[in-house]
Amino acid sequence: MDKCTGVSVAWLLVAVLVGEICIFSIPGLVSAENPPGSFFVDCGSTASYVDNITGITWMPDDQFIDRNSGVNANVSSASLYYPDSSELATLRYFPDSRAKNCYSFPVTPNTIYQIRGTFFYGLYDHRSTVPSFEMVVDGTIVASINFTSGADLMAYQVSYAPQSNLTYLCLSRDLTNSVPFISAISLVLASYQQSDLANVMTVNIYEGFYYLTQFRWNFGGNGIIRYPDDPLDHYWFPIKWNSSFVQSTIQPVETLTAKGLVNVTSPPSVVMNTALTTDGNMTIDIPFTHSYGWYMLIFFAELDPNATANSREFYLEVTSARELLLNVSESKGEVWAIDCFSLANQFHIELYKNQSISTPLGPLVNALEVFQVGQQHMALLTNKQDTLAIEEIKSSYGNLGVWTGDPCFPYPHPWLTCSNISVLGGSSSITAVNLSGSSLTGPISSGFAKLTSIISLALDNNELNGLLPDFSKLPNLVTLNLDHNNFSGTLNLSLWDPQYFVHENLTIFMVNNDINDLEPSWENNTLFYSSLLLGGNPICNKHEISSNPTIAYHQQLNCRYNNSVLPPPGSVIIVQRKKTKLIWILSTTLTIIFIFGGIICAVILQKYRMNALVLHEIQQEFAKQQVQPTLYSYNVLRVATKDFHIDNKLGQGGFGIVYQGVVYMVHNAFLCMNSWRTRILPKLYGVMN
Ligand SMILES: *[C@@H]1O[C@H](CO)[C@@H](O)[C@H](O)[C@H]1NC(C)=O
Ligand SMILES: *[C@@H]1O[C@H](CO)[C@@H](O)[C@H](O)[C@H]1NC(C)=O
Ligand SMILES: *[C@@H]1O[C@H](CO)[C@@H](O)[C@H](O)[C@H]1NC(C)=O
Ligand SMILES: *[C@@H]1O[C@H](CO)[C@@H](O)[C@H](O)[C@H]1NC(C)=O
Ligand SMILES: *[C@@H]1O[C@H](CO)[C@@H](O)[C@H](O)[C@H]1NC(C)=O
Ligand SMILES: *[C@@H]1O[C@H](CO)[C@@H](O)[C@H](O)[C@H]1NC(C)=O
Ligand SMILES: *[C@@H]1O[C@H](CO)[C@@H](O)[C@H](O)[C@H]1NC(C)=O
Ligand SMILES: *[C@@H]1O[C@H](CO)[C@@H](O)[C@H](O)[C@H]1NC(C)=O
Ligand SMILES: *[C@@H]1O[C@H](CO)[C@@H](O)[C@H](O)[C@H]1NC(C)=O
Ligand SMILES: *[C@@H]1O[C@H](CO)[C@@H](O)[C@H](O)[C@H]1NC(C)=O
Ligand SMILES: *[C@@H]1O[C@H](CO)[C@@H](O)[C@H](O)[C@H]1NC(C)=O
Ligand SMILES: CC(=O)N[C@H]1CO[C@H](CO)[C@@H](O)[C@@H]1O
Repeated sequence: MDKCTGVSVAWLLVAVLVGEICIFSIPGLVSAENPPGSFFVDCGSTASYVDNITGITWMPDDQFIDRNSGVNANVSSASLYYPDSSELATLRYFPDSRAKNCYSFPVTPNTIYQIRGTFFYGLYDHRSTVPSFEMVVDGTIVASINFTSGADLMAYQVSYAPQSNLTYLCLSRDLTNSVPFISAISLVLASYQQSDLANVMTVNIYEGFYYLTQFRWNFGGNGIIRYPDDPLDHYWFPIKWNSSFVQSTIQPVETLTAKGLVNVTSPPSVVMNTALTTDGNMTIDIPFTHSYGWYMLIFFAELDPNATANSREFYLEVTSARELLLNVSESKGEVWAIDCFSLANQFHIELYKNQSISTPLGPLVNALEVFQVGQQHMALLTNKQDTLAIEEIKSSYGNLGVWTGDPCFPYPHPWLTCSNISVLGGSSSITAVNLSGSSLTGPISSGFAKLTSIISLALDNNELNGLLPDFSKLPNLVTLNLDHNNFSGTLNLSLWDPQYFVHENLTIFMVNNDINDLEPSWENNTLFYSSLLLGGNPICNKHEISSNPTIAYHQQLNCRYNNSVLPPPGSVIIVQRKKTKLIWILSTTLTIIFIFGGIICAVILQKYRMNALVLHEIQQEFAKQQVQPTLYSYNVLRVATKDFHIDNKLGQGGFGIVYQGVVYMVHNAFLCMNSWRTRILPKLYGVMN
């Protein structure tokens, strides 16, 4: 039997050019139940149906997205090239110019979910330029989706813990400003439990990081495995190469989701039921196109019915850093799981027997999962109260309802200004709303009065009328612009706390409305007069000029068109105003200093947390090995697979083609089974019956 030393497997998904027209959809059927807490959504479809190949019940997407968001389209060729993926036949695209269009799903907060966006372009728009846009999960840009051809199929799956009871998947325009679209979304409850903190991935996810699935390999398998064999609809790609032989079970291993499964979720039994094995050494190189953070789970299970307790012992070594003796046959029917974290641009895995012990059976490997660690924490999103207030505002004005997703992240709605927009370690607040000239009609939504951090609210040049909601609970509000609206009759501020006008921080602009009277209770409130600009309202034509010079002066202030300074009649008020202004400037400066201090603290805190988790160990590892990570280019992959030559094709399925390539890798730093080994016991992660 050949050895595999020096043979590496590179993989790439290369889609096939498609051209035929063939529409595939089975409307109107709902039968099989999907796993609880999961959503399988076929974007652009109009009815639920059961996919007769995977058995997935796909739902239409309209209940998860605003009805005015996006347009449905059929692609011409999906069923021809991806017959096991009926969800690719339709899509929803977003021709409007909004920065983001979002789907929202109900979830249990602080629980690990996996959300996948699937994108099959299929030349639905018959354009000559291919699309390029961003996929956003809960306010964090998780992937840039750049198509290269009409036949590309892309799928990005993110493992993360949503912070609130709604989670968002948004499509966002990138700098190319091409039209985003999406074919399907699957959202599943990952089976990791809160107690599974022995696994680096779950620890990181509960810390607020996200993981992007890179691939899942099923050694020795045939064809792609997904739902229902994998109830989470993970895609498992078959991996084989000539110099190893396939070991598959004679008595199939039963489901692995049974009791006793701890810390990591085992792949489904149909995946674990095949393995590659060899008499000699086995080497698996997994190259990455850049060196950020990578995480790998590798799974072993004895499949040979003749194996005895110690008939298969071999070493696992990852990038030469450490070897670990695996006694895989020790416990038949159990899954061994090892995880590794790397900051380098490869995993170089060696499996070999200890020649001096030389057990009868050689190394074996059943499955492998690789994830890219998100480069940052998930954005912490807009604070809950502001988010609910924005929802209320949107529901008051039909034309704003189309702005979906988190109000501030990753791109604020264009009519919002948010504080701390890029700061980790604190959620964002809304500090300004600018809806001037937005065709708003009717009364002012009471949602505005719930934006407790707001400083400036511009609602001028609309057709608003009716009662003013009570803004007197907004301590920071400085500008309320209601110029050029339809407020009429007696200005009714009955909801307001009169004490509010003891402070004069707020200026209310109501120029050019139709106000012809003030409530008597406000008549003598000079502070109020000077804070309310009523120029151009009928009231200013019929003011009885007060004989009290102070009141007369403030009546005059009241009828200004803007807050220009009037020559003071020697009033103490003016002095106060200046003082207030000075205090305001001072406090603004202090606020800015405070915010920057906050940013610095947050950055330091963030660094510190990273340190605590990984950086320390990683730096040590780099120092020990005295190497720098090197970049691994796409071209190397191309060369390795002989330009994706058909001879190097390993398999093909609904997802594309998997290639094998021979790559010679530079030695690189990595971290595996070191400090985490105490947390990741390399044995007994599952019981197979
Ligand atoms: C699935 O349904 C489609 C459309 O009804 C049909 O053409 C196809 O043969 C079916 N495939 C299987 C495997 O039943
Ligand atoms: C997509 O195809 C279906 C079935 O032929 C058709 O009923 C529907 O109108 C098409 N949708 C669009 C947007 O063209
Ligand atoms: C996609 O394109 C954007 C903008 O050109 C670029 O920043 C990004 O790195 C690209 N992503 C990939 C995966 O190539
Ligand atoms: C989500 O949370 C908000 C505010 O906490 C609450 O009003 C709403 O009912 C919750 N929704 C669900 C589906 O639990
Ligand atoms: C791999 O095996 C197949 C069939 O066993 C054979 O036809 C092919 O030539 C082999 N390829 C290599 C590179 O050895
Ligand atoms: C297998 O790998 C081990 C460890 O790297 C090495 O000592 C041994 O010589 C290798 N065996 C063969 C047959 O290449
Ligand atoms: C198990 O051992 C029996 C008896 O030696 C042999 O006939 C059979 O082929 C072996 N099975 C496997 C899978 O090696
Ligand atoms: C492997 O497991 C068997 C059964 O528990 C035991 O007899 C043997 O010593 C183990 N080998 C090693 C190297 O631990
Ligand atoms: C192989 O086993 C022998 C005997 O148990 C041991 O001394 C040696 O260190 C082992 N080799 C490796 C590479 O662990
Ligand atoms: C306003 O002041 C005048 C004169 O001091 C007084 O007669 C009048 O009652 C006051 N109006 C109100 C509503 O307090
Ligand atoms: C108005 O501004 C001053 C100075 O900035 C501040 O001390 C005061 O608390 C503010 N008023 C209110 C009601 O917040
Ligand atoms: C839920 C569970 O059984 N968790 C286990 C994970 O592994 C650690 C050891 O690494 C155990 O202590 C936990 O009990």
